[in-house]
Amino acid sequence: MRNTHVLMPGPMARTIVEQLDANFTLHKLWEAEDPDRLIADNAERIEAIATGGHRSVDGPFMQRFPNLKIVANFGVGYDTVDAAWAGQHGIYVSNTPDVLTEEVADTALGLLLMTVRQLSESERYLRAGRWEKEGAFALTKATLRNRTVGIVGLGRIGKAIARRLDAFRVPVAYHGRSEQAGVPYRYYDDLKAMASDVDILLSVAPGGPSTHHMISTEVLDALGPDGILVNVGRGSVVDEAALIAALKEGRLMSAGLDVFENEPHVPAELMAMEHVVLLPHVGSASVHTRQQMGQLVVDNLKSYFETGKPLTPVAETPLRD
Ligand code: A2R
Repeated sequence: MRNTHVLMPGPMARTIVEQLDANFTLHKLWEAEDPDRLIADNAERIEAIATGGHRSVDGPFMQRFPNLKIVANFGVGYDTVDAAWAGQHGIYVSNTPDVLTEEVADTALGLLLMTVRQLSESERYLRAGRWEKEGAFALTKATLRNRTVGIVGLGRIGKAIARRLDAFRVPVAYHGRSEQAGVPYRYYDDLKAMASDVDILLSVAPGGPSTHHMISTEVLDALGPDGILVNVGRGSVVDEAALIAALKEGRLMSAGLDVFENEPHVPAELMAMEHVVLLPHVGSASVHTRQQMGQLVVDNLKSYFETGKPLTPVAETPLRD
């Protein structure tokens, strides 16, 4: 595999870089003085791209490499790779499912509790010395008691979140394009109808055109003034301007967000809202889980070049046996 050329458009974890360097001929595009020159000189040789999702790997970019066979994406979400285009052109795309499921579900539950019980705000209150000076933090209006959670996207991570909510005795409903077999939760084929019936909307849906701004003004209004939105999937799923307006106007109680429309930019209006909880996209971000995700990127590439198939190809990928 030493003669197999792999392009890495942007920086990735050290363990990935080291292993790809050891097994393949690795081109680090972001370190090149003249990136276009590097591409022009190696376009014919490059058979694989390893990407961390920070740069868009779209059709025009992939087209520059006539012998491209596989794009290995770090992360379960691969909305920055045009997988449909890749599939149509016989190029595999792999992602890193399963190894991050439990970590992201943990984060989702943490964020949910932080938001419902205003835990970030209450910690800031303590750290500012206000507990001692002003007395107890105000009672929170919201509680998990008597609340139902509507999960948008009951996939691998959504199911792991639902399992945790079962243990909390919190009723769960879900929305997706299709009803899932073998789950005890109520299914809604209409997102707005689910938003009307639940108190908390928890989105773990993927990004991309099919989910863009799916959580709209209409859906937020259906959730209502006592409603809470939690998003650990992709920022693009929520119409952020509509969310800010709903929060400002009191048409929605609160939001807990780990993902944003234009990361790492977070709108100043959200920053100014004390009760809203904002995390810097840390869903899977532990050393343990990121290490496993990185290893799966490497193993997908090795598997492809050893056997002709990656370990975890995405759905749009052509299945060539
Ligand atoms: O729609 P379905 O029945 O295929 O269910 C999938 C749902 N989903 C959607 N729901 C509504 N409208 C859509 N246009 C739509 N597209 C997909 O999202 C499925 O239940 C769920 C995704 O589940 P998995 O593919 O198992 O992904 P996983 O590992 O749970 O990760 C979900 C997302 C990633 O794509 C990243 O954005 C984030 O979590 O880390």
